[in-house]
Parts: sequence; structure tokens; C-alpha cells
Amino acid sequence: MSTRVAIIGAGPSGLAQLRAFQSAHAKGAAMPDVVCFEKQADWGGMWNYTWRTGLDEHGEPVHGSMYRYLWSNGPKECLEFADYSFDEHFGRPISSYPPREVLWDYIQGRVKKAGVRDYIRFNTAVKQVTFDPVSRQFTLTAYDYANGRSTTDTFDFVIVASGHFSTPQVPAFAGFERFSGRILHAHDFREATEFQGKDLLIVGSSYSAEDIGSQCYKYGARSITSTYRTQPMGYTWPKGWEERPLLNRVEGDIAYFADGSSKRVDAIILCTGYQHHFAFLPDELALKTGNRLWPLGLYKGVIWEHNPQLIYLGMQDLWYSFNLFDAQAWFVRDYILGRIKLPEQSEMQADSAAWREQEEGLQSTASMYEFQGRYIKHLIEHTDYPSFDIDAVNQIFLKWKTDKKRDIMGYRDKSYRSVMTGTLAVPHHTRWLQALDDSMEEYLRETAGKGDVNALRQR
Ligand code: FAD
Ligand code: NA7
Repeated sequence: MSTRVAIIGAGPSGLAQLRAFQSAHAKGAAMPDVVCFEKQADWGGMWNYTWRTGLDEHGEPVHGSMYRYLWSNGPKECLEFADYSFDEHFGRPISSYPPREVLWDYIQGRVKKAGVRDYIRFNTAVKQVTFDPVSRQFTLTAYDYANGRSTTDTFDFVIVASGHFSTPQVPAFAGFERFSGRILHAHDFREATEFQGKDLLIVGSSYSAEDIGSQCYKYGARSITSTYRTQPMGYTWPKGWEERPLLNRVEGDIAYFADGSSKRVDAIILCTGYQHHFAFLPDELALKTGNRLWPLGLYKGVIWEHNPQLIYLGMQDLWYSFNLFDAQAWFVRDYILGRIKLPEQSEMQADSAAWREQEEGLQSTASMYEFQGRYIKHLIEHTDYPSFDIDAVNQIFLKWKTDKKRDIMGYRDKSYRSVMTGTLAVPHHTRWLQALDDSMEEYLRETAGKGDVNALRQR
């Protein structure tokens, strides 16, 4: 009987796993019996945008945290697939920071070409996974909303690819109960124009704070006040945006900060991060970690050391993203196909501890993406995933950071060179700050006519 593998989630990580199995199969390897469970109606994970918040059409928690008008927050040259370039997908150079819909199209291009959609059960939410130590098999229960029935299957391996930017971390501050405006977490933020003409308070000082604040500024918020717990973001903000130390309390519509200063605000957006949350897993199988570069318990960042039949993809804090998931998925594939053998548990733990020690010593931003780059290099040395120039990608990260420091509202107008194809990105036809229409049609206009766009969509 062939090996049975469950993949939970058809986002970039789960899709990388399907593509990894398919690519080995195309070279003659046996294809395990793979089922990918996806609770949404389509693939792409976070990149499959939804306007919904709260519960979805089935009453499941909405997975999506992405918002309208989201543009890539890092250069596409840092996330490019090594086996499917932007050139191959779009047939011409595009800019370095595409909007969400364009990246979703790119993700889909590779898996459409690989022909793996039939492995996915859409509208099917995984509800429970248990492990029987005697049969050494998992039992996975899911609910198939398309057919209105519960399903139960057994698997030899379970690969958790359900993401970790979906369950919000929602702190409370004194006075929230009586605040007269709207309070929401970044997970529920969708439409920046809602805050046009408003004085907005943003709690947090990481990617969501920076980007949601920038969006609201771009779409006409009257002022942005961002409040930090540990350190300010420190960019040169445009007029109307200031950073204050941590929010202390709210009285009516007045926010008071740790330095005693205050500001009247209309709405509060909590950009306070996300939890690794796996409602379908029993406690002993659930990864418990904050958002960091080396969560403990995962050999090579993917294999659950206490039960190596359980695998996690994409659980690290992300500098690299799509090609990181690929490196992990190819490694996991070769492990499941028996090409990579595991050492004893103690050796796996020692290996993880060594990575963790390195992670704890990281001081500078550069050392963090270099660490993740080293990890990717290490993984792909074990597999046939196409090698690529990770040092050159690190250099792009460095330029990205410098460009952001120089101009937080203008960094998305910069162009970088692909390390996969050598193609230099072309500047977008409109500067990011003026580009209010983020649709794919608008993005690809000028050099491609309508027909070309439709042709690209059909790939
Ligand atoms: P996800 O994309 O989250 O996909 C997980 C999938 O699992 C989803 O389809 C979900 O429906 C499914 N799932 C979850 N639970 C279940 C269940 N119980 N049963 C069945 N299916 C389930 N990355 C970048 O590289 N560049 C960016 O610009 C960028 N911007 C971001 C902006 C925001 C607001 C957020 C939240 C993230 C951003 N990211 C960005 C990171 C993004 O998370 C990754 O690019 C990528 O989507 C992670 O892929 P994943 O497959 O691991 O997880
Ligand atoms: P991150 O990067 O995990 O950052 C979370 C931020 O929230 C960070 O600044 C934290 O401050 C802050 N935080 C967390 N809890 C609190 C409380 N209680 N009070 C004040 N501030 C708090 O999450 P993001 O959402 O920004 O980014 C996640 C992904 O989404 C990322 O990949 C993006 O591309 C999009 P700290 O620095 O810990 O003091």
C-alpha cells in the first residue's frame, strides 16, 4: 500500500509540497497517496483575498488577514521560485513590488502547470487529528462543506501547512470598553478608504503597523499615530504621522501614552501580531512558539521531533517566503520518499538547539535574513531543488532595508535584478503612493493590452 500523506492547507506552503511531490513523480518517483485539505473555496492561502471578516460562509474562522490594496512588502526578487520564474509566468519584466492579486496569479501559475489541483479537497476544514501509537497512523477528521458531511481518513504522515498569521493576538487597554470609535485587529482590516479623514491610532511597530499605517495614509487618513511597546519603527514619516511610546489608556476618544502625552483619535487598529494556533491538533502535537526564526521542536525547522510522522511547513518568522517554503517542501518530500534518513531523537534535538543558539545570538537585521538564507542553503543542499544565489538575495534584502530607511513611502518604486533569471525589474507605470487602483488589469496595463492580460490569467 502506498504511503498516505495529508497536507493541511493549500496556501504557498501546502502548494509547495504538492509541487515537490509532483516534480519527483515527473522524474519517475512513486507518488504517495496525497490528500490536501483546504477550508477555503480556492487555493493560495493568504493570497486568496477575502472581504470577509469574523466567520466565513461556513461559520469557520476567516483565514485571510490580507487587505485590499496590499502590495508586496518586500522585493519579489527575494521570494521568487527557483523552478518557476516571474519571467516564465508574465512573459516580460514587471516591477519589484507587485500588488497582491499579481502575486496570487504567480503562485497559481506554477501549480496549474504542475497539474496538482485534483489533490485538493476544497471547502473542507480539518477538525481533528489524532495519532495512534500502536498502528502508528493518524486519524484525520474533516468537514466537507461542499457536500455537507464529515469525513474520516487515516494517514502515515500529516503535514501542517495552515499558516500562522491568521489567529490574532489581541491585547486590551484600559478604557477600550468605553471608546467611542472603532477598535479592530489588523486581521480584520480590509479597506483603507474607511479611514479617510480620520485620526487613526495604530498599536504595534512591526510589518502590519508600518504597512496598514502607510495604506491609510495613502488613502487619505487625516493623521496616523503609531504607538510602540519596545522600539519605534524610526522611519522618516510623512507629515501627519508620528510615533509615540506605548498606549496607556483611553478615555472617551482621547488616547494617553506612556510619556503622559495624549491624542484624540477616531479609530484604533491593533497591529499586535498573530498566534500559532492549531485547533485541530491535540496538545502534545501542537507547536507552541512565538513569531521567531527558530521555533524549537522541529528538526531542520520542519519535522516534529517527538513524532517524526508529523511535519510543519512555514512556521518561522518570514524574511524569505515562497522559496523558503519550497526548500522545506523538497526536504520533506525526500524524507517521506525515504531518500533522507533521520538521526536519533537526541541528535535531532541537538541539531535544533544549535540552530536556536545561533538564532539567539542574532543582533542586526542583516544577520537575521542571512541566518534564514543559510537555513535555506542547508536544506536545498540535501535535495534537487534548483540552487540559487542566496548571497545575492541577501544583498537585495540589504538594499530593500536601505531604500525603506531612505523613503518609507517611496521604497516600492525601486527595482532589483532577479537572481534566477538576471532580469532587471521595470519601474511600475505609476508611483506606489499615487497608484490607487491595485487591480491586475491596471498593473499590467501599458505594455500589455487587455487580450494579453486575459491570456496571462488563463495560464
Ligand atoms: P497561508 O498562506 O496562511 O495558508 C494556509 C492555508 O491553510 C490557508 O489556505 C487556509 O485556509 C488553510 N487552512 C488553515 N486551517 C485549515 C484547516 N483547519 N483546514 C483546512 N485548511 C486550513 N509574505 C510575503 O512574502 N510578502 C508579503 O508581502 C507578505 N505580506 C503579508 C501580509 C499580510 C497581511 C500577512 C498576514 C502575511 C503576509 N505575508 C507576506 C506572509 C504570508 O503569510 C506568506 O506569504 C504565505 O501566505 C504563507 O503561506 P502558508 O501556506 O504557510 O500559509
Ligand atoms: P509581528 O511582526 O509579529 O509584530 C507584532 C507587533 O505587535 C510587534 O511590534 C509587537 O511589539 C507588537 N505587540 C504585540 N503585543 C503587543 C502588546 N500587548 N502591546 C503592544 N504591542 C504589542 O506581526 P505583524 O502583524 O506586524 O506581522 C506579521 C506578518 O503580517 C508579517 O509577515 C507581515 O508581512 C504581515 P514588540 O516589538 O514585541 O514589543
